[in-house]
Amino acid sequence: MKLDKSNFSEWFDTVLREAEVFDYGRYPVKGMGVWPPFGFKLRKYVLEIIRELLDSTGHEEVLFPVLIPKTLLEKESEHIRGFEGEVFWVTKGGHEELDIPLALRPTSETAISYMESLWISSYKQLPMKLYQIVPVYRYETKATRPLIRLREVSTFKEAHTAHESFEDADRQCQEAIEIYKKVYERLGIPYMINMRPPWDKFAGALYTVAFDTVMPDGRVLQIGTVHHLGQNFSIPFEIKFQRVDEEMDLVWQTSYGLSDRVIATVIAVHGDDRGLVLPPEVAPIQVVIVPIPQKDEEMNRKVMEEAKRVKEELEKNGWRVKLDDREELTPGSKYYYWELRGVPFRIEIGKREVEGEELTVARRDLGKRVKVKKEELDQKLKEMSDEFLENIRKKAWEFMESRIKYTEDLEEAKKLVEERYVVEMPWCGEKECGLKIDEEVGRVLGIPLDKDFRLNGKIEEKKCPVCGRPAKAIIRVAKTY
Ligand code: A5A
Ligand code: ZN
Repeated sequence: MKLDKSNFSEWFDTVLREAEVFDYGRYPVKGMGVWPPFGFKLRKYVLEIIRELLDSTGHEEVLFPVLIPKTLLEKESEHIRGFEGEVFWVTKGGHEELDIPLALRPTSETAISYMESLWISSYKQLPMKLYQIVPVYRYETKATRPLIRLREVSTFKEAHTAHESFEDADRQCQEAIEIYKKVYERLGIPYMINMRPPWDKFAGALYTVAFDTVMPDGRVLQIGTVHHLGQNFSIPFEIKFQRVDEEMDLVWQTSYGLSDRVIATVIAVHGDDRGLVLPPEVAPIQVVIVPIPQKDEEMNRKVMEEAKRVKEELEKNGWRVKLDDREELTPGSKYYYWELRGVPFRIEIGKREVEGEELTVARRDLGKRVKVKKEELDQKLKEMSDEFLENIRKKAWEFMESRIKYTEDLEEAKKLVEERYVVEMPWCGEKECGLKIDEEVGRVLGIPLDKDFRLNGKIEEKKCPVCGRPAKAIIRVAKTY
């Protein structure tokens, strides 16, 4: 097997399969894949970060049914218009036609709003911050891709919140953005935060804020979204509550979601020509120990003893360790095997390590070996884990930033997007010009929220390259997945 990340699409598919992260394209339903044990563990550790950040900010985990009656799904008209082309329907039970077709949830706003209308009666219950991590089903018509565009989105984290006022829901969107920033910072993934244009917001939302990242091929992937739903669902679902002043009112809602794309970007952004490079926090195996076989029987035994001692010591300190004692493989082929699987640290133990005070630790991110005093191993690995994340994060941010360019010229913008750059350009704010940019230049990602162009002042002095009128904002445009 040869890996070449400059051919990203092939690299990605090969790495997922060879590193046993996600078995895709073999299960006989299009757009659906299997998580084998190694990938499942990676997924589990990524989800632990997400759960921790949600639980510690007052979110509570719930679990709703996968089936939603057609009548519920259709209650909010914008919502169903957005999703009707993507719904998988269950129309039969055994030999019988169902009275009401049941949708495999494409997302759960309607299911949750329905129950909230039964649960919520008083301001005392607000804000209500719920989330679930479940599969959702979308009959995607664009080219499906493993973890990136699935029809069974097997790792869908959806949060749904209800509030007393527009402003409270607005603040909740801010909190969600802060949480997602933390998720991506802990994974070392760079992101842009873009206010989607009105014509590209979530079906049923007042506004949508998206996290976007640049994939190795220069195309942009939406890796999370935060929606202010206003009262769009609370009106048809009649989610009423009594205010402090005893007046009845309808709640204001938000929803925000992450998916398998979080894991996809960890793999895509950090990986290299040898395979995965996993942040230590989420690596299924953090340290692999490779004993170096010795000709001398006695020394060989001591090497194995030392390897076991190091393993036990590390495990006692909470590290996820693998001692690769397979006799049929050479150390070199073991290095290769574990590099492919993204193991952050490899400890090689031979005669010198048995007799001396130091161990040899190879770092997956640097491809370098360092010497570590035996008694400092735990401490050093902790320090190196922080350095590791910092190093891959910095590299990833530098790459993303190098892919963003500013222009005020339409032709230049087209050329840059063609070359897979993210373009920042002035915009008059008119939908007409936005749609023209969408059509002729590339997908309008929206207005950057991670960078304040107004601080440089003079946005009004800039001209919309489509119509020549004064600009109201900067927008980002790119080729997307
Ligand atoms: N209920 C809200 C949160 C919602 O459904 N929003 S969403 O449609 O934007 O989806 C949330 C996130 O899931 C998206 O930002 C995107 O990162 C991811 N996603 C959407 N469709 C996907 C698919 N077919 N495969 C993988 N990830 C997907
Ligand atoms: Zn214009």
